[in-house]
Amino acid sequence: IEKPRYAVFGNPIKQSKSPEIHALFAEQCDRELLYRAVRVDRGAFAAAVAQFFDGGGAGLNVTVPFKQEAFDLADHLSERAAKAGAANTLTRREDGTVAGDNTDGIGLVRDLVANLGWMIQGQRVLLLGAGGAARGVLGPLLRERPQELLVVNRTAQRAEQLVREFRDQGQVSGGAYALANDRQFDLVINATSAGLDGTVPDLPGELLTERGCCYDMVYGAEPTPFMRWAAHHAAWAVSDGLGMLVEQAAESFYIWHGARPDTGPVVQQLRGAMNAL
Ligand code: SKM
Repeated sequence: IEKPRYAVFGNPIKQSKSPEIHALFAEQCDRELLYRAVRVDRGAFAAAVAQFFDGGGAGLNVTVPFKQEAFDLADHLSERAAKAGAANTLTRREDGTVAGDNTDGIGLVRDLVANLGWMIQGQRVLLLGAGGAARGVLGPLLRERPQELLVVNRTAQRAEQLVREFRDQGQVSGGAYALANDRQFDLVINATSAGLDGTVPDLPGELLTERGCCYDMVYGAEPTPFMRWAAHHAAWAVSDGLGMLVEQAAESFYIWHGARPDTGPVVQQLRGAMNAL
């Protein structure tokens, strides 16, 4: 009997750690499966998905820049994917239709609350960025009932537009980076891709409360520029997004296999491998 086949589709895809993560989960949970990373040409996503599932593929993760297209082509959507307007998990159902889900937001919340032990409930939270990464995590963050959630973006209008869709879900507002000027936050989450090119949004220095924590959804062997900013501004605790990556994978794994792997050792192993490079 053939092993069920899974893959992550993206462009670029070389950086993806999903094959490694899912292989470690499978080993832990005693499952046999294949999981590979596939670079899909822009413009060829829908055809690649159809080909994968028609050929017997069982499930897909989807990363940049295809999450919205994945959302568009899904025949069924989970509530969280519908809210996110994006899907990172596609599953073939018995009848041949495709179900879309989004595990990024729950992945972030699990890393923050369960792994790091940081509070969201009752806290003042600042989210940097109003792009796809921010949209994907807004719903799950609001579910944790922060005292307030402010979304700031280089173009304020984009942040305002985004939060409008989530108004019914909690205390959420949007604006420009300058809006954060005279306020303090218990938790600042970077959902911009700014970290990737070495720049940090222009943030006021007095942004953090005494116990203020900073989380960067980006990860890497070196501290990201936002993490360095946080350390310079006396953040109480700082984390990159490796735990979120592993947690979103664990939730996809649960959707596909009905088992919840232990994420701690997997984060440790990836961290070790990353630092050894
Ligand atoms: O949402 C995840 C996606 O499921 C997989 C991934 C990766 O392999 O790098 C990153 C995130 O976009």
